[in-house]
Amino acid sequence: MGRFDWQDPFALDAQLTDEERMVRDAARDYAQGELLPRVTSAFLEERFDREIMSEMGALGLLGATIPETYGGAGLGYVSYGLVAREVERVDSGYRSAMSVQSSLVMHPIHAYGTEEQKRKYLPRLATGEWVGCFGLTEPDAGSDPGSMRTRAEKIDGGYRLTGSKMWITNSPIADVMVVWAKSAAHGGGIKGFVLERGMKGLSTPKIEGKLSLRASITGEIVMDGVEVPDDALLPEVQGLKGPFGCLNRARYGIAWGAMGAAEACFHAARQYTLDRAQFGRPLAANQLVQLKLANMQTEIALGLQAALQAGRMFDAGTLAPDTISIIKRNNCGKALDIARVARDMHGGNGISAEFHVMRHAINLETVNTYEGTHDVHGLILGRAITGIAAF
Ligand code: TGC
Ligand code: FAD
Repeated sequence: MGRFDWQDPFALDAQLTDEERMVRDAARDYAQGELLPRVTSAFLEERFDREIMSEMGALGLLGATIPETYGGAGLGYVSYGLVAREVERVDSGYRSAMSVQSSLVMHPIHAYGTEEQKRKYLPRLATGEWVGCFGLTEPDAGSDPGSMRTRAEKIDGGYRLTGSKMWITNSPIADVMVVWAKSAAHGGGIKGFVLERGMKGLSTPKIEGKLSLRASITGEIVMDGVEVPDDALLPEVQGLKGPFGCLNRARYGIAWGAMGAAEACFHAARQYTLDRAQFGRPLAANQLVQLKLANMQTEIALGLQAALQAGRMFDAGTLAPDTISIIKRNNCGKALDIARVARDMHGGNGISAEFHVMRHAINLETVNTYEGTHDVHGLILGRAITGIAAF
């Protein structure tokens, strides 16, 4: 029989290639060495440090799956997931910045853009010289993006965009915005456009006062008759499958990332309950405490194993979007439960920023909501199981 490793019961590490382990280790060194030391003040001050994008870019963590021809790292989806796990082990907001740039901005330009668009945008997004954002959600269209109101009207030599996008990660600092709008010139179908800061009628006000994901910057994209040239259109896709093709990738990464946040909370709760004594013995000596740790370990081990299998299927081209709903929904929901319990196990210290667990818990409230809420992914699965759409 083998030896039980409490941190890696299914030997996930041994299932990775040498290259994947190298990527994982580089991301871990960066996240623990450069991100962890500044996250507490960033969270408390509701601040996103712009240079993080350039640092991630220098390490090849932006657009990791984009081919090297366009400045990407040309890695597989397991590597991308491992990066998300390491970054989110520190903070979900930092993983957000990374996944938006990679899956929601670079991917659509690569998959749906022209050769000129790819050459213009991808290398600069890969280095972090430019920051991108992705505008799908609107004030009145969240879970139901098909009801969006943003319109693109054909004009001479281009399009005029009118509407507003809400809850957009990175928008206040973005140089480039991938925006989805209904276009009359395309039969009212949903088309993607690449907008650039400085265009007339375009503004990106910051959303202040978030109690979650405070180390990530979030805003609106307001388009008051923004005129864009014809070559701002992403020609190769039409309909909701355009933005959903991006969401598939981001949701997959989030499933890994949420497990990273959960691991941080599990490890912290284990150490804290080993170190702290009450009633004359370590908290960890109590059955109730051990049961909580066992529950955390079980969910994390299963969640990571499922994410790895999904990554292998992604790389093999066999991963179905509904399978992504299983891991996005379950891993985020379980991570949120784990973080809340870890917070409780830290007692009063658990509410202090210094112990990190409450920050993770409050961040995971957002992670459970964005990219399709926990319940919406349940409904997607319900439809896949029954053949009946309940929404
Ligand atoms: P539905 O009829 O299901 O589909 C419309 C068209 O889209 C296709 N499709 C997909 N294609 C690829 N991948 C997927 N996952 C797809 N899901 C659907 C579908 O085949 C169809 O194509 P066609 O050719 O027949 O037109 O559309 P619906 O309007 O009924 O959808 C309902 C539902 C619930 C599935 C969907 O609207 C949904 O997923 N809602 C959740 C919205 C969401 O996830 N928003 C995310 C915004 S971005 C964000 O949160 C970023 S946070 C980033 C960060 O900071 O990390
Ligand atoms: P709603 O759709 O109004 O849902 C409210 C509640 O109703 C939820 O519990 C939901 O599960 C439930 N519900 C909805 N429909 C049904 C139904 N049919 N049956 C049962 N229950 C239902 N969007 C982007 O486009 N780009 C971004 O970069 C981005 N970043 C974000 C960053 C942050 C910090 C946050 C908070 C959000 C971000 N989002 C982004 C938006 C996010 O994707 C949406 O918040 C999410 O899709 C949910 O939409 P909503 O907030 O409008 O909630």
